[in-house]
Amino acid sequence: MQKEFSVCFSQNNMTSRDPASNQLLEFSSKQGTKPESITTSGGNPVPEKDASLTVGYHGPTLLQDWVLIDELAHFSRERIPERVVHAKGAGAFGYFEVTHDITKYTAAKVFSEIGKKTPIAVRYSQVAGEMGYSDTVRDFRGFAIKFYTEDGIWDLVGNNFPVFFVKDAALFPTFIHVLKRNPTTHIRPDYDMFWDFITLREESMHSVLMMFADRGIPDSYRKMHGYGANTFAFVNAHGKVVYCKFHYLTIQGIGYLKSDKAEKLAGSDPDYLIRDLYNAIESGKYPSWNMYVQIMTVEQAAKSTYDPFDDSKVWLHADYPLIPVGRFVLNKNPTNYFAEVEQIAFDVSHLIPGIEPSPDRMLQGRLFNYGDTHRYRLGVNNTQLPVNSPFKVNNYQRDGRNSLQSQSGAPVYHPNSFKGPEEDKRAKALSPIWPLVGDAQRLDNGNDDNYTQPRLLYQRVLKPLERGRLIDNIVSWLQYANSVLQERAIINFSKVDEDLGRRIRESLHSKSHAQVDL
Ligand code: HDD
Repeated sequence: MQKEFSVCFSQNNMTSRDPASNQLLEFSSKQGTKPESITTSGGNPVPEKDASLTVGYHGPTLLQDWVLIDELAHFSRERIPERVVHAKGAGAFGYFEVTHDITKYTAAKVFSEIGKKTPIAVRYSQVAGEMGYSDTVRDFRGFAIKFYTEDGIWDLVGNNFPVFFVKDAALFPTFIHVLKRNPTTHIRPDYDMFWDFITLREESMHSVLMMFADRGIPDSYRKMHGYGANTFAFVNAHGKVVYCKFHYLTIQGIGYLKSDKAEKLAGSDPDYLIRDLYNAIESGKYPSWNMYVQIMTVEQAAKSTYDPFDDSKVWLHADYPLIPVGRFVLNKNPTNYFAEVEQIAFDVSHLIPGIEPSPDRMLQGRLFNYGDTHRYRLGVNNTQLPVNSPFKVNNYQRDGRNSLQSQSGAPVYHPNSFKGPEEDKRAKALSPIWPLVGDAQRLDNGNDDNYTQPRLLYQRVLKPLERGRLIDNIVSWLQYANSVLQERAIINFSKVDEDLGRRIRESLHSKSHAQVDL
């Protein structure tokens, strides 16, 4: 039946609502007086949308109803596997601009001259919760940047903290299991799992302190710093190698939520952070970050008193100052969340000439794992999806599910005599020769001085009020753990600082008494 679209929405309250709430009104205001005709996925006009093809009023429905079958079959396939971590997120687009010359460190074209702009896509995420989880829970946040450079895609896949809980990729899956649901009860957080693992792997202490401090619940994705977290290597035009870390500092200023407000928002607005980012960009308040690098020479790395490839540690700014590089701005929201954010695929192995991996054990594991997860989640041709696609691809790969590229009839084998693509001489010149020596063996590096840097954080960086909130936040989780694990955690916190351990013990004690009194 053809309906009359006579509803005229009031524009009056549009201005009092945020852009995210007005999205449908915005759409309808741009349409002509008559809607377009509906079609099937094959583009065939649909005569009747809201009734299936039945024999008489009471049916049954005919198999001949190809409109219904088209609709139901697509519906069954609307969901794809969510990311195994970082499932819930928000994305936006913008550009990176070079503001300072770092060509003495790297020949990467993205940094080649001051003023150069490169399009980027950014995805923010929460680590442990599923796709529908509340935004305002205590957790690390992902901060991944895709640079669409003239040398292909460069993915810098970082977090909002400079360190990570574990430092060998061999521990990553079990660490993530600890954050996820207990497979028997299907409940998360499972406080025993969490505190058991955290206290057995003492390299996690640095990240634990950061997560329970104020920044553990950001008030906005716009108001957090980002860090590449791993150690990378730069190669300059003369082939000289230095190690580097990436930092992106928010220009909006740091914003965090106190636990009580975050808990309320978890119930009233579970998409608080997604809404904030969408509304800011839609209202023209474009968020931006300044980007810096830290540089460590190969000689400095050899003499360093701590392992420069250990991602549970920072490089102290006093020794390795922040060197400004550029800034990036986000000025465009996605127009199709699924196509542009759910299907965006960051891959740590997408590196460009002038940027190389380091021996960082976490980075080494990541180099394999990201491409693998995308092949599972999105298919072998995930790099051909528009949001993931580089400006140009010349290779000898062909076909596979959902292949879109033709490569203009170029030969499919190499070497060939028909002007198929050849190796890139510049990339070859920038590939460092790594002198590697050593016995292949499995060495657990979990016990390399896990307390000096957490101690600096607790004693020198956090102010007294921040320390108080840190302790409250730790106890708000630790109180639910088994008493053996509580005791082990107090021992570890005391290794950071005796006063920290004592205050946690006292606070736990008063909470358990309060429960008994009740
Ligand atoms: Fe990871 C996703 C950041 C260690 C394996 N990771 C993922 C995302 C971010 C990070 C921001 C979401 C990207 C997006 O928005 O789509 N991951 C990190 C950081 C790490 C880290 C900063 C420590 C330095 N990750 C890490 C290790 C492994 C993985 C050691 C495995 C060896 N990470 C993955 C993954 C994910 C992922 C399973 C899940 C979804 C995805 O890749 O695209 O492959």
